[in-house]
Amino acid sequence: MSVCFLFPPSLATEVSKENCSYLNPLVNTMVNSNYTKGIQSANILLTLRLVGIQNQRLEQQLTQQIQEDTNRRESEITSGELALVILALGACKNLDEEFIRDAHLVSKLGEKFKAEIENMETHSGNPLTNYYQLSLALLTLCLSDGSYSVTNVIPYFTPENKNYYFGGQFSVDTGAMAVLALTCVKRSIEKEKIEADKKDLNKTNVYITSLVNKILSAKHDGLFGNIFSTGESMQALFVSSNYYKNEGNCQETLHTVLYNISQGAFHLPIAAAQILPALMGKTYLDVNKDCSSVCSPVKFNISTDKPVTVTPIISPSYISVNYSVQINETFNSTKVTVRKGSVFLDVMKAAQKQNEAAFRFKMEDSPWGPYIISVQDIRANNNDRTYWELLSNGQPLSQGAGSYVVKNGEYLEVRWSKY
Ligand code: CBY
Repeated sequence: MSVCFLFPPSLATEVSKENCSYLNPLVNTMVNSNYTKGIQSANILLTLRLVGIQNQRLEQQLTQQIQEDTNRRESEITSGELALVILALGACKNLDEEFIRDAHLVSKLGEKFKAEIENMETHSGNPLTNYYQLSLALLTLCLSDGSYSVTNVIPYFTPENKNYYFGGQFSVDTGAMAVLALTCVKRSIEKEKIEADKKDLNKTNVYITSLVNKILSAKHDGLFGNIFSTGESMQALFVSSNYYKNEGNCQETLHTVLYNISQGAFHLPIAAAQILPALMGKTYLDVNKDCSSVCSPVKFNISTDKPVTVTPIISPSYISVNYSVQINETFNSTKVTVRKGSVFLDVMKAAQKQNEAAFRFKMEDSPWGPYIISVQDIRANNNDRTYWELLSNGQPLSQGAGSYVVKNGEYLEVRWSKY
């Protein structure tokens, strides 16, 4: 197997302290952000535990918020969110398992999973959420011995299923999560922990191989998909290492990721949480083990001070950008002036101020920042696979409206699209 770890398990005890410091920015981002949305921080708690970062105060705070939110939002919580809650609370053999049991979270997840599949049956194959979440749900049911029928479920995960693709492009994040889920199922079948026949095992193996190949073909400059899908892709490749032989140049991946860390690419806590496990040689399939870390607790240099933000004394400079809303053949365009350093969302707000009728929009919070749900009251809908796509100079962005920093003279666009 090729070594993609920053800390290969066999060398774990000899690893030099310095390697931990590369990961400090990620750890600090996760530790220092303000967590107000309980369920959204399940991903962060999961990673903190999985990689063995012990910070009791933070763990307690996150656990409490997650539990409160789970109780409060029970009916509206999605399958993937509930899966993350179970993974986070149950990770690494700790006392929160009691909450999972008392609140019957695993059987509730089973019901959410069923509802996703029922929605596919009644809405031309479209789940309530998406296949990333369905995969998370299957992974969690598998890891926590929930009930699901292998024979019924596996066919939905054929790599030909349209839900792996957005706009005809393979979603590497989705594929990676599916590989993790299917690998868990495969191992359960092999250990006879779950009922299945030989055909099911064969299918599972074929699907894993094909999905892994799709992930490998999405490799550019060391990254699988883009920088934000690389961590979970690495996890998928770790667990399926006998499916790919001599897949060269993991060093290139590591180098590119470390460079991106130094450039602040993972400034969102969720982004940090999704890349860190892989860098420490962990995968979501490890959640039932005892978790420990080569870097923890002393070798991580966790600072609880807020990072210093330098406020320039000079008066702000302004840039102007072009902004348009496209609905089918119809364009509404304008030019707006915003402060240098503004993000896409600032441009949308400025345009809305100029012309409410053409540019009004609504957004929702997501773990990745604001998600644009409607423009001119036209609303994204999973049953129709419609959404508002963000573009710059005609190219889709790989960051959301709250993160993408706009440049002078750029052509920005939100386009009514189908995925
Ligand atoms: N998480 C989820 O359910 C999200 C799964 C995910 C595959 C996710 C990426 C991957 C991840 N690691 O979390 C995903 N995106 C999905 C499923 C979707 C679709 C959402 C609707 C649905 N059916 O559930 C959809 C509509 C195809 C989509 N993502 C749209 C967008 C655009 C949002 C624009 C808007 N209206 O606000 C956008 C900005 C792409 C564009 N150019 O329009 C987009 N996604 C991006 C960039 C991303 C990445 C975010 C990276 C970043 N730094 O902000 C992403 C990580 C992610 C979140 N999407 Co989607 C993919 C990537 O670039 N690697 C589970 C739940 C419990 O939280």
